Amino acid sequence: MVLRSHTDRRRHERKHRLHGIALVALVALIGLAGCGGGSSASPTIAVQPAQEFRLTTHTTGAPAAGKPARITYSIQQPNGSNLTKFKRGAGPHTGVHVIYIRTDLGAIVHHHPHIAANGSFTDSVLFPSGGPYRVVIDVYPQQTTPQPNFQLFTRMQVKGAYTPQPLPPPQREVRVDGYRFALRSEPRLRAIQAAFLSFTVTGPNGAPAHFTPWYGALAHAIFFRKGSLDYFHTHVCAPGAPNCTSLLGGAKVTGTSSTPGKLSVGVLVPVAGTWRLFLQCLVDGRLLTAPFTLRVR
Ligand SMILES: [Cu+2]
Repeated sequence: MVLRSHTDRRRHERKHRLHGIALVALVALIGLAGCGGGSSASPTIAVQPAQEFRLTTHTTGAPAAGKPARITYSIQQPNGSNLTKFKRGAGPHTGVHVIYIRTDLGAIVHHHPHIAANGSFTDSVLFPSGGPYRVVIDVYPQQTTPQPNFQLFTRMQVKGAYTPQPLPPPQREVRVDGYRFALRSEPRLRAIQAAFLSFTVTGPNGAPAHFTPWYGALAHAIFFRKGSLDYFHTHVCAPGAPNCTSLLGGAKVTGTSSTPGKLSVGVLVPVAGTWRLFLQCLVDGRLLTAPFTLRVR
């Protein structure tokens, strides 16, 4: 099965305004489409194919909850050839990040799959539940513009039971597998303004958690907005670590951790609203995902 990405053009357009990635022809195409597209006596305009990066997705059969699925992706550049050159090296902002978010924000899977020489990447994913998922491919090409990354999107319907869950209200403490994630102060967040949230993470025995680097970072902070599923991603690294700063417009933020059990998480989101933060870290060989609801003004 080959699926073309169902790119949300409106969001795409906004994202590219924000991030300054050159997709000018796509925006021009939207402008033309917006005119209604009916026949008229006006002179014919030859519409060129949109100059955009495209995502191709291959799966063998529809993915089902609880069964490992192998999904292969490739990214076509505006000239039609596969994108094969990605940023490499230390730090989290390299390669591709693949994130599956259930549309009610009730489940998430986050991987950085290996990229083959031809630019394709295959992700082995175990969906925790059925339902509609949005897939975000966060791409770090080798050639950097001021913005080091861009995103492509698709959707996936995963077979299996699905009951949409309402988003819990904001809370200062979340427990995952006996580990306690505690926010040390009341968040005061505004769109497009970098802020930091201080977390304490302690193990089942109450001792500070030791963070094992995972996908190049001590912790990953993935943000999705309720309803629209707008996305942002920041990382927590050791002080001074490379490829760890997230940019949005003119703002930037880098999370840090220099002490076991303490995370200073950068927050930077594009629009106000209710957001879900998924804070992920590897502790004692387990991947912990702590979700927090955040209100952003
Ligand atoms: Cu990450």
